[in-house]
Amino acid sequence: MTNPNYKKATFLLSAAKLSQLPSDKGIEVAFVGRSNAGKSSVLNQLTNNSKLARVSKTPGRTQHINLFVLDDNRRLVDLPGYGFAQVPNEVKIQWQKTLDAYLQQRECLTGLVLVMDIRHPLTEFDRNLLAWAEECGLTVHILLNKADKLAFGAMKKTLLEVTKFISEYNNQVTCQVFSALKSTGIKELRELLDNWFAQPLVQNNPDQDE
Ligand SMILES: Nc1nc2c(ncn2[C@@H]2O[C@H](COP(=O)(O)OP(=O)(O)OP(=O)(O)O)[C@@H](O)[C@H]2O)c(=O)[nH]1
Ligand SMILES: [Mg+2]
Repeated sequence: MTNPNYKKATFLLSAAKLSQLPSDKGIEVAFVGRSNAGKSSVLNQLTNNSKLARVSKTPGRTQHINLFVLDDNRRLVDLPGYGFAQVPNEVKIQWQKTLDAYLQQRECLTGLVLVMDIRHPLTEFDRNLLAWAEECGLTVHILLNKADKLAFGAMKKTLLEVTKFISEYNNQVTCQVFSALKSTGIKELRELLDNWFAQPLVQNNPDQDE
């Protein structure tokens, strides 16, 4: 299979619940992380399209599962951010449910890009997600985003700390420094995603089509 052309990504749909997603086949790579960490910005940088995913100064902007198509079999997914306190409780519970259902049920989910603000890495949510991904054998790549906000020394220190933390997770978790603003680390990210997208395709999940 040829590598995806990320610049050709197009918006497919915005799903409030799992039943609105396209059938569960092919390969999906999802971007997950704390609200405001920069998931949508990373997606825009990856696809070289500043208008693809909505970026906002107001945390909690991405409230649905947003899907972007690369080709017939491969998709990028922008997930709702977690951990944002200033939304009504019912809304928060609904996001959490949608997110959990997607993570637990989506068979074609091949890898997670866990976006963290490099100034606030490894929050409780991040750690829970890593533990859960380990349990179900899902590969995770951590982006320490907003690296432009730190001096070189502080950036290296955080990278070392996170690398040490994830060394306990076999080889299923990797991590790199990133800046969606300056496009630092974009080549490394594209190469990693090329590998994920080159994996054998997941066939139709019969559960969903019933
Ligand atoms: N300095 C800097 N700012 C960034 C970077 N990435 C994102 N931002 C800013 O951080 C804010 C949040 O970015 P989003 O991409 O909307 O974050 P998100 O994780 O998608 O947020 P939710 O949709 O609320 O979950 C915006 O003001 C972005 O411009 C980065 O690498 N460097
Ligand atoms: Mg977003």
